[in-house]
Amino acid sequence: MTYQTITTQSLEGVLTITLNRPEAFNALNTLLLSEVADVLDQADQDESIRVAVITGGPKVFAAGADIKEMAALDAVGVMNDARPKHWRRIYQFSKPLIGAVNGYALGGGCELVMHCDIVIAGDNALFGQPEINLGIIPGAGGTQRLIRTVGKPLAMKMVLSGEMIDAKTALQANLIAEVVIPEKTIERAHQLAKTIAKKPPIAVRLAKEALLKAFETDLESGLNIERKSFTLLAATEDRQEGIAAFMEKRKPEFKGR
Ligand code: DAK
Repeated sequence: MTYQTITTQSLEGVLTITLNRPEAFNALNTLLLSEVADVLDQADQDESIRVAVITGGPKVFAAGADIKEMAALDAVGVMNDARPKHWRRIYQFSKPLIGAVNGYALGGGCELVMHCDIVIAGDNALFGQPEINLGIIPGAGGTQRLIRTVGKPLAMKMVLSGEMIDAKTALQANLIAEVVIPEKTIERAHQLAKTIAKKPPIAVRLAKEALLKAFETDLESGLNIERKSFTLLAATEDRQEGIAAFMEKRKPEFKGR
């Protein structure tokens, strides 16, 4: 499959998606979002892919929705916009999605960060929700996911003022998992991806699902989801293999069965 706005590479169970609109600071136009959603849909069906990494360029992860494209939309155009559908497909990717972020992650770019399960950032990364400067508000879940992730004080500051935060602040606020020097961002994301790619895929998938449900449910419902997934895993060959490998003091070989 060839794409116009992204490049992809797959190696050792890890699919890497690179946003590739450098002339527009990787602005997330409809085509780019649909291509990211398409490639993730395919990766979801492909048993050889265990983890996806999404990255941008050395100075820009993504500068947000494409403002030039957005400018052409009136209220009816916004209502019929295809982008919410593509965002939903990205959110529904059932395997781990790791963000490797250098430079600007603004607006929709910051929201894409929040669609990732784990984010590694270079110490040059800047995160922000500057939509307010355009007379709009975040449109891909930013108001809801940011406040659940970093809490009210910082989410309010970012969304109402449009001010950016640096990687260190993002780490302290739990928006990202690790900060490294920019030259190591992709390397570290790949290292983590390869580690996860060797884990039992059904357990990884159910763990991701259960963790994300914590954003949406009360504790009792979340614990129910955890218990059902835990029970389901008792029926997998990978659980038998994991326990047998531990007993036999050898490395497990997980098959996703
Ligand atoms: N869209 C289109 N082009 C962009 C862009 C963007 N978001 N950001 C940068 N560019 C383009 C610039 O226009 C420029 O191209 P030329 O004019 O030279 O052709 C090129 O990238 C370089 O930009 P600058 O010349 O501005 O570079 P600087 O280094 O001076 O500044 C910057 C870098 C990232 C600080 C600045 O470009 C900037 O502030 N960019 C805009 C950031 C922003 O406001 N982002 C939020 C966009 S609104 C929705 C879902 C999501 C959203 C909406 C709806 N639905 C599902 C309905 C999200 C909305 C947003 O993200």
